Amino acid sequence: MKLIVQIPCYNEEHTLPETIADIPRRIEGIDQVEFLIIDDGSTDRTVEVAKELGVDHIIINKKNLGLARSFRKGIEECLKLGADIIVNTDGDNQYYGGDIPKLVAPILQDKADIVVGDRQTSTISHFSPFKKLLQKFGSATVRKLSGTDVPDTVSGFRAFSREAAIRINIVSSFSYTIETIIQAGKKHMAIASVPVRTNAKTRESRLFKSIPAFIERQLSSMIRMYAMYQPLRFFMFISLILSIIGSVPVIRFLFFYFTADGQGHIQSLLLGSALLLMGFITFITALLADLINFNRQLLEMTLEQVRKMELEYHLEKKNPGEK
Ligand SMILES: Nc1nc2c(ncn2[C@@H]2O[C@H](COP(=O)(O)OP(=O)(O)O)[C@@H](O)[C@H]2O)c(=O)[nH]1
Ligand SMILES: [Mg+2]
Repeated sequence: MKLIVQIPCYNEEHTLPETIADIPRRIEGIDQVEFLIIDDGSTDRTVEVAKELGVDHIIINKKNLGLARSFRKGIEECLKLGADIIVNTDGDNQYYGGDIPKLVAPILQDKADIVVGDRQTSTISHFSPFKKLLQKFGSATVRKLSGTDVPDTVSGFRAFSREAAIRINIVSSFSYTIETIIQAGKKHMAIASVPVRTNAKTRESRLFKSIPAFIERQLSSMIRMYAMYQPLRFFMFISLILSIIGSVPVIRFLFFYFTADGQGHIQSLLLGSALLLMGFITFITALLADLINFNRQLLEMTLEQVRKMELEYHLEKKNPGEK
């Protein structure tokens, strides 16, 4: 059993040493623990620090690509390196590395594909009441959209089984946290959650400059993911709303047409017809989106097979003859 702990880093020279120092090198049920740093075009000494710390693998992005892309590159590399389990943690030492054994336990017991560390945000002292409320509301929305019961949906402290890592596709360029949960839920993967400890705050978030920016990004991610995985429902809902609103003025027009002398109320007819037409077009869009959805599923199946073949190729290259 090989575990690779991947740490996406963007200028983390100060906090990387403590982050790594916290992570146990020996974990029950795991034969080998390795580290992978994804340096996302840092302008400080992150790479040198990682080398000094004896990190096993380092990916260097020549320029800053963002967290989601770096996360995806990390996962692909971990698979190629033959990881059975991948743990992701942050380079700012936000999560307590000593809880990694708890995080991987459900995967070792074959009870989960993905395990999300629950920070129990309501108890974190340096989070403002507004931030706590936002976390609560945001996580509840993601649970509803994904059909899962993950308490802390934006936690970056997670463990993935190899199978889960092969099946997850990150398409956004910003944050992977909500995207992976919605995907995992829609793909009927087993997601577990375990309480984890957090360390004292080391610095402000670099991912989110402000709370409105956080809401905007996460909301757009939720809507896009939901539309991607449930396109028929998504567009049908919009079509239904447009049609209901459109019917009101049309019914008004028809009422007067038949009860009065049949004159006037053309405005109602025009407005209603335009809305009904929009509703109809959205209905056709829903059908098209549903067809595209089948294509996505076929593409994802192909990608999964390609990844498995790639994996076999890499493992065979490393250990010829061994299966
Ligand atoms: N690859 C990459 N990682 C980033 C970037 N910004 C932040 N990170 C990393 O993402 C993790 C979380 O970032 P952080 O600023 O602590 O955001 P928080 O999750 O809101 O606390 C840390 O490991 C950072 O090094 C970025 O632009 N690219
Ligand atoms: Mg942080």
